[in-house]
Amino acid sequence: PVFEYAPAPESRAVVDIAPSYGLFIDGEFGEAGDGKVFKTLSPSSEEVLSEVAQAGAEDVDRAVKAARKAFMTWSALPGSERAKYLFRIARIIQERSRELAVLESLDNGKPIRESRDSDLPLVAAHFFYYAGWADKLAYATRGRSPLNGTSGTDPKPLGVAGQIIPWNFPLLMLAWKIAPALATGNTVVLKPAETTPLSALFFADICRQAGLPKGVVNIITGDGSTGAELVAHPGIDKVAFTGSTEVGKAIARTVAGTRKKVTLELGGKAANIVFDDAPIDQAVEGIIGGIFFNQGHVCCAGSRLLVQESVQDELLDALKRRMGTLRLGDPLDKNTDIGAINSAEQLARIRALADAGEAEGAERWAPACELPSSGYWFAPTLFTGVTQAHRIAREEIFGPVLSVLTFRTPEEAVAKANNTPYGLSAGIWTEKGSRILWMANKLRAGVVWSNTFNKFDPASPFGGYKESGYGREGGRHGLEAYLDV
Ligand code: TXE
Repeated sequence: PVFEYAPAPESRAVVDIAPSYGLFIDGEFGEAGDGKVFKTLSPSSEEVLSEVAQAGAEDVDRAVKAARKAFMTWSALPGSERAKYLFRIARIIQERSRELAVLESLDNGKPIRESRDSDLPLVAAHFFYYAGWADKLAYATRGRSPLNGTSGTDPKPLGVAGQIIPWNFPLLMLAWKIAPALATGNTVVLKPAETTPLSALFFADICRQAGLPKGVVNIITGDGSTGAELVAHPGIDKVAFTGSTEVGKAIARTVAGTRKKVTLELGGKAANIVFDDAPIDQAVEGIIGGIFFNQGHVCCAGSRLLVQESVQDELLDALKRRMGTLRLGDPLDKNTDIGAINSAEQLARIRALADAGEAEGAERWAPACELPSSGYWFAPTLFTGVTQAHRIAREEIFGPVLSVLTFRTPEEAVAKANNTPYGLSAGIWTEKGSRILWMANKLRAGVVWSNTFNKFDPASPFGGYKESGYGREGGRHGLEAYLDV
């Protein structure tokens, strides 16, 4: 079916986007030293939303110095005082969540249903969760030797964290990075992605609203060159990066030989594994959510469907029927399931890989779907007849494209699922509890979901094996990444 979309002007009006934004350094917004700017646009309409400062080496230096200075006082505050700021930030995010959800959908292209019901509640939840740790940290992590009571452990913040985030969950990735860093007494220089800088700049305003001391959070906007300057700056103690495996490796090379610590959350090529005893309707919903949530711009997306051969026909029929009901269009329309692709570059990458799938002999299918005339769009797409050798089975597409492979036995499913350079996540659909445990143990993935997919919880550590990176974010493990003991 082809759906008609009503524009949603009333939603657009809840957010007031200024024509230009500066860098947020030491509690103040200001222009880049050399006055350079870049435009950020809405990927669903190509409307220019605002002009944003492009930070250069001098600005990075100023931001790092501000964070260093602030570290002296911030790290000396009692945890209970830091907790108050984090709770305040969490509450302001809740109060401003409608505005932030609309902003996120405009700048990123994701459906408002997702930014409103998923991104924003999780953003607030992360600040609440880590606020709760801030005043219990010393108690929970300080150990005393039982032998004579004279030796013990004492967790200390690392210092200044340089944090670089991608465009797929701009505000949520910011929360993953900033909340644990602040809770543990670190200060931060964060660089959002160049296609989605706005919600981080609104967050800077929230920091001011919360009365956060100057320099504790600094937001510098810019492209990869700004990110590279930040990583190389001698004044930072830790790099936290989420993005492509290629850039993650470049960052690891830069910090090798320095004293900096690093955590990397990189790409994925998750298997969503469906056994013949799984309830088909439930599995179909999980497959749809697994790959089409956020247009497939998800590092842990279930981009490889592994289906047991005996149930393949039934499952694919049901999946195609369900794909035919997905509504693609205006991200601000509350009925939209699939929004815009984040950028022209990302659209080109997705197209190139989908074309490679066809050229290599896989069978391409998409429901009838009229794409809007402006903006960047890609119809939900399914490839069958995919083999392990195909690029679409091996490479991260980061778009609404599902590659279907089959298996006969659980052993074969595990072998195929693990046959990837990545290891971020996996899903298992079966009624057999013993099989879930057996599979979860064998799968080389940082997260394994069973009979669900893409479920997140601030209390759960998240991160990958192999080329999906190292270190964990979330939960208690996420705190350890910001502490020296
Ligand atoms: O990523 P980049 P891109 C994957 C996904 C996607 C591909 C390319 O497969 O198709 O990467 O996306 C900053 N030093 N993921 O090009 O370049 C950049 O400015 C320091 C998976 O957008 O890695 C941005 O802020 N920083 C992923 C951030 O890195 C640098 C999410 C991510 O951009 C830099 C995004 C440099 N040399 C893409 N170069 C996930 N794990 O979720 C760029 N950056």
